[in-house]
Amino acid sequence: MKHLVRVFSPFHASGGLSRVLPVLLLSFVPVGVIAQVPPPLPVMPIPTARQLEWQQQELIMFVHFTVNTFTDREWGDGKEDPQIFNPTELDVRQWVDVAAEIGFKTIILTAKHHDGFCLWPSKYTDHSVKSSPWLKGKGDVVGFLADACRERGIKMGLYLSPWDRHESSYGDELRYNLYYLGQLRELLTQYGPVSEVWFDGAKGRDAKDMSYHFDKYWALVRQLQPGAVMFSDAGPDVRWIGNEKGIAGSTCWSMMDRSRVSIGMADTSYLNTGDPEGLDWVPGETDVSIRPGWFWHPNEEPKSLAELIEIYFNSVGRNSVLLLNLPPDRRGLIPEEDVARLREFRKTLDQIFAEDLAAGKVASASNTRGSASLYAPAMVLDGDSQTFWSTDDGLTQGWLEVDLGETRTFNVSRIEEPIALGQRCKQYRVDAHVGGKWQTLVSGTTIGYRRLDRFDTVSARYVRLVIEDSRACPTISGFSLYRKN
Ligand code: FUL
Repeated sequence: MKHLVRVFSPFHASGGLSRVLPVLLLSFVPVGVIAQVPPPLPVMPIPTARQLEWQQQELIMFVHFTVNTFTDREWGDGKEDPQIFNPTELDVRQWVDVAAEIGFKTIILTAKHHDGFCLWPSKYTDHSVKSSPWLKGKGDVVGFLADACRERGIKMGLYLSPWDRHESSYGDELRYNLYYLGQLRELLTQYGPVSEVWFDGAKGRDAKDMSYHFDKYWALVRQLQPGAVMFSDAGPDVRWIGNEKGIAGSTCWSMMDRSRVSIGMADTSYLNTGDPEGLDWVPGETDVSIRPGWFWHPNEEPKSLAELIEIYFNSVGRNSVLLLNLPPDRRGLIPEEDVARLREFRKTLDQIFAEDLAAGKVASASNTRGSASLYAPAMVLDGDSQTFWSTDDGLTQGWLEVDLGETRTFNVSRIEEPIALGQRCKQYRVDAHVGGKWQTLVSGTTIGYRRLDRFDTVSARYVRLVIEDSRACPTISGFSLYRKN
């Protein structure tokens, strides 16, 4: 058992949770070490507490459900009769059960999509569940979901489309923005905690020319739900990854310059890779649907297991969070075939990551910060994401070698940086000692919260993670090796 002590940090005095949190994390250090070896300084920008919590979720469920489910369309035109919204067996508990079983930590629901139909009985419009035959107009999908999520310990997020093809005030900038803010206030005050608010920048070419008052929307969310992260092309907390295919950039920085991004007209390649020079911490969220459409359609099928695994490696494995859409059908249930596919997905991931061949093994490194055990290479293999190996200041390269104890066979690596200190690595490679010489298995650019790489199956006893370039002295909290069948 280590003896821990809190040390004073100048950051404590500087205010702002985003600055304090990483220092708090790092300020628990063994007595005797602190005087000689201060922790590495964070490289700015760094995540806020809510961004850190968001990133750790890994998987979020998206639920697209509205009149489109009944009309077989992707974008409703706003002229739908609320009478068509009549799910026969709607059971939000089934959605929440699926989330809990598969490992989704949050469910984000389309409270209102572009067609303007509201899944809760908003007092600002009759174009909602209250005008539908479902539960004789007494139903409230948002309310039911909030209750079911609370019961199972799943978080709830909400999507409220700014583009509204039904509302008559749309196009009258002041009036419509007030309408939108009124609805946002309802959603943020009537249903308990909301963990993520999704601001979709999509707008059809035929849409009336009008500005959305995003600054006001964001201020309202901060005021009413300070723990919530906000998503849009430009953040402020989480950015779009730039495509709807489930592919984060193979270079994927959590930084970008928000001032360079216009919502709805963003440079998608900039969003996909982020920006190593970016002044804002805005990690990427990778949204993709399990089916071709965002809404359920009778003639569409869920993606294959192989496609889902590919998506996982290309999102969660690239410093992103996967927001996977599971559209309920006309019964109001996630279809059985989609649930079966998700079970295969979960089982396969559990199999791949069942045994970390490097866990607890012997590690050495090119350099250890102040020669202190606190920053020793062993910290990378201890299964604790808050401890890490680091080098002395001034170094931007280094290697960490693992002796697996015997020759082992593997084809997947997982690397993690302690991102509370900022995202640092710019270039890395993984080598294995095979046939008397070092052979490169894989090389890459960014690591961030989590990097997963697949490579040709190899058998070796010694493996090296080589940090070839870094924005500041390297810090690595995890390095794992797995065998995928
Ligand atoms: C897009 C929308 O237009 C789609 O219908 C869907 O909601 C997707 C997640 O975002 O911008």
